[in-house]
Amino acid sequence: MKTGIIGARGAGKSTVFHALTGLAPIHGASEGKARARPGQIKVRDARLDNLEAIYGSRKKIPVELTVVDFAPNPREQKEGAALDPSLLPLIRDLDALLIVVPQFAGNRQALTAAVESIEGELVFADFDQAERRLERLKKERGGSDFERAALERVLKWLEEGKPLRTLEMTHQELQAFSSFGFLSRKPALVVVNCDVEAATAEITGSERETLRAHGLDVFRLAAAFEAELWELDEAGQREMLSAAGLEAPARDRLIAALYHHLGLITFYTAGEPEAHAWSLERGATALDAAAKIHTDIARGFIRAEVMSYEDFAELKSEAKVKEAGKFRLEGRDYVMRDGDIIHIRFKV
Ligand SMILES: Nc1nc2c(ncn2[C@@H]2O[C@H](COP(=O)(O)OP(=O)(O)OP(=O)(O)O)[C@@H](O)[C@H]2O)c(=O)[nH]1
Ligand SMILES: [Mg+2]
Repeated sequence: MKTGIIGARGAGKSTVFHALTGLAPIHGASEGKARARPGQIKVRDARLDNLEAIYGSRKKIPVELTVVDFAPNPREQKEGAALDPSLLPLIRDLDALLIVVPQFAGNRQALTAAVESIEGELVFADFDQAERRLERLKKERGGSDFERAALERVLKWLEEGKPLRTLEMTHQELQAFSSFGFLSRKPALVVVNCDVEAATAEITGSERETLRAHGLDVFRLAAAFEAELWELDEAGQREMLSAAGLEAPARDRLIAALYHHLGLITFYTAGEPEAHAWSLERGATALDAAAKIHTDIARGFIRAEVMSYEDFAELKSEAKVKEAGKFRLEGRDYVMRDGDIIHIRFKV
């Protein structure tokens, strides 16, 4: 799962990247794919910590998400422009977006206006793409009536300036558009990059409402402050956070929200060798879960032994979960639930 960080020039995108990953950002223009700098985020997970403790696991493997920062290209993005247009093809492959809006001393933008101008660029790019596709279909007399009608519906929506995120699509439409990578349909979170003094301030109700109408959630992150936290040990971090009136780094909440926005749930495999958290799309089956672990395990799938995290955390051993009749055997079509702890029986 890859999330791209986008926004105006100097909005603090690279600083947000640094705050989330602990990695120094890239500077200077480069070309093509080399403009993208991926970084891994380990998702903090109290349930995984607890499984590690109960099993006495030697290793803990959290879920990792990838965020991508882009090197600026001053020739492409004009001062004050909402987005660098040369980035649009690169963000088509991404699963989600973080939209950074600057609100720190020296660079302040009004939240809804800034988001709307970025959304405007995404909507425009999608319109252009859908229109070109429709024109080609008409010229070549290709495509199905269904696809043409679906494209016209999409175009009408975009023409009103609305992102595709808020358009309900049927399963069939989603399939027809699966290779389009529509930008205004990608799940997105708005990150207000603020000074630490404003990190706990509320986002006003009307701003939140406007953004919600775009299908967007919004978070405050004092990115420069949180980037500095990486320099400190745990005690130092706690001290700096409490001096700022914060309980924990905002990045953890932001990452949790992003995870939720991506439509992901977490399942676990746990034992003495390792406690391992895995992400899975909501609605996926036991067989999909097996395939995440290893293709051979999916191929030889016999059944899944499943406990819920809650039951295991309460009873603290597999034997007790079995005794309580809460240990289940499930087939390949079982729909996985968030927090399932599974063991898959398979033949090689
Ligand atoms: N005070 C303060 N300064 C910040 C903050 N975030 C970024 N800056 C400063 O703003 C400038 C731009 O930050 P970057 O993170 O490089 O912004 P960017 O969006 O990656 O910029 P480009 O990649 O050039 O478009 C730098 O001088 C940062 O130090 C912040 O939260 N507070
Ligand atoms: Mg940058």
